[in-house]
Formats: sequence, structure tokens, C-alpha cells
Amino acid sequence: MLKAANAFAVKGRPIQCERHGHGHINATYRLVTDEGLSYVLQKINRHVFKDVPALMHNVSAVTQHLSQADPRPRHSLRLINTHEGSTYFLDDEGEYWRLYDYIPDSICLDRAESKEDFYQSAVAFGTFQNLLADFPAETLHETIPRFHDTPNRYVQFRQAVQEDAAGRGRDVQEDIAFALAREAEASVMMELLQKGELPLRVAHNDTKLNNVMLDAKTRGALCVIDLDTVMPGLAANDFGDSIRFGASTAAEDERDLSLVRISLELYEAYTRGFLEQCGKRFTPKEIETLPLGAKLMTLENGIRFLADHLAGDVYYRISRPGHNLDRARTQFKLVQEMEAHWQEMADILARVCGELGLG
Ligand code: GN1
Ligand code: MG
Repeated sequence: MLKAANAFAVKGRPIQCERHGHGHINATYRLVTDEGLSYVLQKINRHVFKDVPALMHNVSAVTQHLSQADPRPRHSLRLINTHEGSTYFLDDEGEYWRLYDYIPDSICLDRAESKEDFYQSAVAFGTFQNLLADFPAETLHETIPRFHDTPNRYVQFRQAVQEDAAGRGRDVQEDIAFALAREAEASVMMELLQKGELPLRVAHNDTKLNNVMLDAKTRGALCVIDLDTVMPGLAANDFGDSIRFGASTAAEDERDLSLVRISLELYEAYTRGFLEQCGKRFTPKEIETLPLGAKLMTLENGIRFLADHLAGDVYYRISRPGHNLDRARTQFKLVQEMEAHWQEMADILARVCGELGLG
């Protein structure tokens, strides 16, 4: 790790490097130098991201675009190059590393502590959509092919059920049945895209609350992080993934499912913050399908977690036995919650659009 740290053109000599954040995929460290400067060092998961140079091309292009559009220092991520001028370092073991400037006086939340926090995360992701609306999407690589192709996720899920690699299938029959009962609906968004009824946009594709930095004092939105999955995608998926993670009343891995509910208050706050920033960019159909994006992203994450549980926890980092099953169950509970509050979700969206003069 220190060898990687030394490969980058930092100010001073690296003296400290500690684990940082809660991502499920990459390994993230905070690096401090003897000149007191901090950086974020990341080992990129090369099993998940098969073409890291292509991924780094995306990250570099998008961060440059964002920092030109909003030059305030803490309002976009900034990559630090290696001494050779590359955006990443490849070590002797074949691992890829990158380094960002640390964003001072910032926080990143696993759970919204107030409605305002969640609203601010919507401002961050809405701004991201807005600033990238004029970015040439076709120049971006697909870093994970078919990432939010929900029907294809179902194909993979069925495979995992059939293979039952870890011998866990018989204990999760009800969960499997829950997922399969919703398979038909899961293809609606992709069909609209294929028919040309939804446009392809530059999407973040992983819009969890903990992928946003807020100012530690004012708690205002600073910027969006975790840009590995930035690629052409659907706006409703960006909206939807935020709702599934942040408008839940419980953590993604909560074991007590009675605590897992959809907060319509948080849903409304996010809808407002997001559409205030980028609503004018969207087509009426895109706006109309936002709630469906929330439901399908939740369902998709549920089947991904359950598939990984069945496969023996090979994709997501876990910190206890059954962790992926717990995660899958919170997602399915949230899907049920959304189904129960479907009309209210549509009404809230219509009200917010009315207030903002959209559609
Ligand atoms: C992963 O890396 P992280 O923790 O931000 C995953 C997302 C899932 C999320 C579930 C590349 O995101 O797709 O929605 O976990 N990222 C990848 O918490 O698979
Ligand atoms: Mg993350």
C-alpha cells in the first residue's frame, strides 16, 4: 500500500494510511503526509471492474468537466496523477490504485440524520445530472456491462438459484419466490429505453447517500463521489437508487425488518431537491417513471444481494455470516412498502412537479 502511495505526486512524504469509508467494492484509505496534507487512496476492485484504464478515462473526463463547470475547490473530486503523469498506478501484484485530494471539513453519511441532509444529497445528485447534461455520453466507456439491465440481472439471479453454489437455496425459498413474482415488471424501464421512450443520459448509477459529501458545518451539498459506474444510463435509476437507500427508515443491512419502511417525507424531500436542479432537463416520460425507477432499483439490488448470498458471498464485502441475505431482505421489504404506498408516491411527485412548474 505504501508503495502505491509513493507512486503519486503528493505534497510531502506519506506517513499514515488508514482504512476509510464503507464501500462494498473498492478498498479506500485516507493517506496523510508529513506536511499534514490528506488524500484518499483507493485500490480499485479489478474483479468487478475488468478494464480499469477505461474506467479511469471516464473518471478523469467527468471530474474535469465537473470541476470546470463548478470550480469551487470542494465541489468536485480531483485526481492526483502519478509521478509519471498517469491517473492510476499499477502495482507488481496487478492491482490498480488511484488518488484523490481529500475534501476537508466534509462528512459522508450512511443514514440521513435529518430531512435536510437527504434533501442536500438530492441537490448533489441533481446538480451532477444537470452539469453533465451537455457532456458527450458516447465518449464514456461502459465500466460494467449491462449494470442496470434489470432483466439481465434476473437472468443472473436465476442462474445463481439454479447453481446454488453455497447450498443455501433451500433456506431462502420465500425470498426467491418474492423476487420471481416481480420479474415481469422488472423489464418495463429497459423496454421503454429500447423503444426510444426514455433517453440515455450520463448517469452516476450508484447514488447512495454515502456517495455524497456534505459540508461538515453547514451540511450543504459539496459533491458526488464514487464515480466508477458513471456511464450512459437512465435518470430514473439515479433517482431510484437514492430513494431505495436513503428514504428507507433503516440501514441497508438492518436485521429487524419491522424497522424497514419507506419514509414518504424523505421521498418528497429528495424528489424536490433532485428536480429543482435537473427537472428542466427531463422529458415528461422520464419524470413520470421516477417512482418506478425507485422500485426497480430496490428490486434489482435485492436480487443482486440474494444472488450473491446464494453464490457464497463472492461479490459484496460482508462483515458477518448472512450479511447479503439481510441486505436482500431489507430491499424486498422496501419493495413491499413502495407497493403499499404507490399512489402516494405518484401524488407527491405530481405535487412537487406542480410547484416547480414541470411537466
Ligand atoms: C455497491 O461500492 P458501493 O458500496 O458504493 C455496488 C452498487 C450497489 C451497492 C449496494 C460497483 O456500491 O451497485 O447498489 O453496493 N457497486 C457496484 O449497497 O457493484
Ligand atoms: Mg460508495
